[in-house]
Amino acid sequence: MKKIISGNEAIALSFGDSGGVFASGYPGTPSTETLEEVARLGEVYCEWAPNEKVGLESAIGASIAGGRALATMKHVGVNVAADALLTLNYTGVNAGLILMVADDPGMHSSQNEQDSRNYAKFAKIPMLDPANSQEAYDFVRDGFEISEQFDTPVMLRTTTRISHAKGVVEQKEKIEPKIGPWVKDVPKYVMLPNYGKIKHVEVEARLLKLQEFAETTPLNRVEMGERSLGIITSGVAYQHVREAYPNASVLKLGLVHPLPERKIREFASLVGRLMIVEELDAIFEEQIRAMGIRVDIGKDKIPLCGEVNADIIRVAAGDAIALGSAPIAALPQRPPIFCPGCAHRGLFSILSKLKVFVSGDIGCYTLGALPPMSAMHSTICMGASISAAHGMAKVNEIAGRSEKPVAVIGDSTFFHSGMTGLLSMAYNNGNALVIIMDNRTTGMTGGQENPGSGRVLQGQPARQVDIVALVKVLGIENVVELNAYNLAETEAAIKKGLETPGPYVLVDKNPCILRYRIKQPVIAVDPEKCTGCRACLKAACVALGLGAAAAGERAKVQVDPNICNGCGVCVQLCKFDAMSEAKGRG
Ligand SMILES: Cc1ncc(C[n+]2csc(CCOP(=O)(O)OP(=O)(O)O)c2C)c(N)n1
Repeated sequence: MKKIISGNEAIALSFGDSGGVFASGYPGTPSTETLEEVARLGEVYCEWAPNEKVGLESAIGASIAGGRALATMKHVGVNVAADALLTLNYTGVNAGLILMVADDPGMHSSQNEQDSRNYAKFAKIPMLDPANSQEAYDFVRDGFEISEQFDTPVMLRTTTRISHAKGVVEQKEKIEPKIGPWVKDVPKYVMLPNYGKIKHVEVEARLLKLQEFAETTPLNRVEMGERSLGIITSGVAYQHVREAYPNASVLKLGLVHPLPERKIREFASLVGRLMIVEELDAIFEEQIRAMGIRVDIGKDKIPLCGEVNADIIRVAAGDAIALGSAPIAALPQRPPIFCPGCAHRGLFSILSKLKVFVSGDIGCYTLGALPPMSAMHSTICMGASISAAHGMAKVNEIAGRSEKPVAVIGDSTFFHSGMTGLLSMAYNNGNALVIIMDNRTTGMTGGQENPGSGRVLQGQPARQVDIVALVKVLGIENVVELNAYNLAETEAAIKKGLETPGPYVLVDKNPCILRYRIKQPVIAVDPEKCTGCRACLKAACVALGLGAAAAGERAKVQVDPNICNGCGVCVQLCKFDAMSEAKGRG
C-alpha cells in the first residue's frame, strides 16, 4: 500500500511493520512526531521518557530483554544520552536497537546545529541517513537487520527536511514482533574494565566488518551520469544535488558511517572533478581526503553553517544559479512571542521591571530574552538554569556582591535535568531564587505529556508528580506557590524570594492555554480613558495594537478580540484604568 507521509511518520510506520516492540524518547523538534505517530498507530508500546538518556537506557533494557527497540530524540538530545550510547556501543544489543536522531541544520528550532554524524564516528557505530520518506521507512528495517547482524546499536539520522517533508511510501510486508530470550551474559552487558577491554577490541573489529559491508550494500549506490562532475553526498543534500545537477554522476551514501573506501576510490577515478556535498561538518570530506583522494570542491565552497540548496551547490561548482531559482525577496521577519494568555508573560513583565539577572532555560519562556522584556541573560542547554544560577551565586558570594540570581525553568525541563541542579543547590548551600513555570505540559515542542501532566503519551491517566513536594524532598525549605497572572503578587513573591537568604523556589501552576485550549473573556479598551501612553505594550502581546491617531493626539491602544485571551496582564499595566474585561464576550 502507498501512503504520502513525512519522514517521521514513515519511521514510526516502519517501526511497527518491522517487528518493533518498545519505543521511548523525549520530544524535540524535528523528531517529536515520530513517537507521537507510534502512539497514534497504536500497534507498538511507546512512552515519553523524562529525558533522552532515560529514553535510550529504557530502549537498551528492552533490547536486552529481547524486543526490537527504538529511541527518538533531537540532535542535542544525543548529548544527554551520550553516556549511555558510548558504552552501549561496547555491549552491543540483543534484539535490534535503533537510535533515531533528528538534526536541525539551519537551526529552525534549536539552540545549535551540531552534526550527529560525529557521534556515529565517535561511537564507532553504523549510521543511516535517509534522503526521503521511503528511505526513512526502508532504513528502519535495514537498521534492525544491521543492528542484529553486527551486534551494534544503529543510528538513524534525519534532518528537518526529511523529518517534516512528505513523500510517497510503499509499505513492506509486516514482520510480526518476535520477542527473543532474555539472556544473562555478564561479560557482554557488565562493562567492568576487564570486560570493557575485550569489548573495545571487538568494537574495532566490528567496525572493519561494517566497512566491508559498506562496500557492497545497496544502501550506498552509484548513479553514473555525465562524468565531468562526480558528487558524493547523502540525506537531504542528495535531493539538492539532483535539483542542481540532474545528469551528474553521484555516489549516494545511505550508510554514512563507516564509509566505503574502495567504492569511493573507484568512483573518484571515474569522474573528472570530485565534489562533496554535505550539510554542516566536513565529515565525508575529511575522511576522503585522509584516504589520499583528491577533492576538488568541498567545504572551501560549501558553507559549514546552515542548510545547502541547489543554488549553493551550483555556485560552488562554478556554475550560474539554476534557472528560476533566483533568490526570493527577503520575507519580513516574524519574531516568536508568548501566546496571548500565556502565564509566562506576567512573570517576565515583572522580571523585566525588577532588572534582575535571569539564568534561563530552554522552553517557551526563553522568549523572555527578546525585547521588549529582555529579561533573560543566559540560556545554555536544557536544565542549565538552576545549576548556572548556583555557580553565579557562589561567585557573587566570593566577590562580596549581594545580588541574588533568578533561575527560570519549565516543568518539563525541570523533570528533564533541572532537578539535579536544584539538588546541588540545596546540598551546597546555594543562594538563588528559582521559578518553576509549571504549565503542565512540554509546551515548546507542541504540548506533550510529562511526569507532571497526569497523563502518559497515549493520553491515559498517569501518576502526576507534585512539583512542590518534589522540590521539598530535594532539600529546599522555602517553596511558595505563585500566580504569575497577578502582577502585584508575582512582584511581591519575587522580592521576598530575593530578600530571603538561601535557596528559594516559586512554583507557578497556571496550565498552558494553548495545550489545554483555555479561552478567557477578552479585554476591551475604553478609548475615553486610554491616553496612548503605551505602558500596556510592554506586555509584548500580539493582541494589542495602536489605532489611527486623531489630529494632535497620541494613537490609542486597540485589542484584537480574535486574538486576546484575557490574561489581564495589560489591564494591570494600565495606569489609567482604561482596560477591562469586555462585557458579553468570552
Ligand atoms: C536536550 C534537549 N532535548 C529536547 C529539546 C527540545 N525542547 C526545547 S524546549 C523543550 C521543553 C520545554 O518544556 P517546558 O520546560 O515545560 O517549558 P514550556 O515550553 O512548556 O514553557 C524541549 C523538549 C532541547 N532543546 N534540548
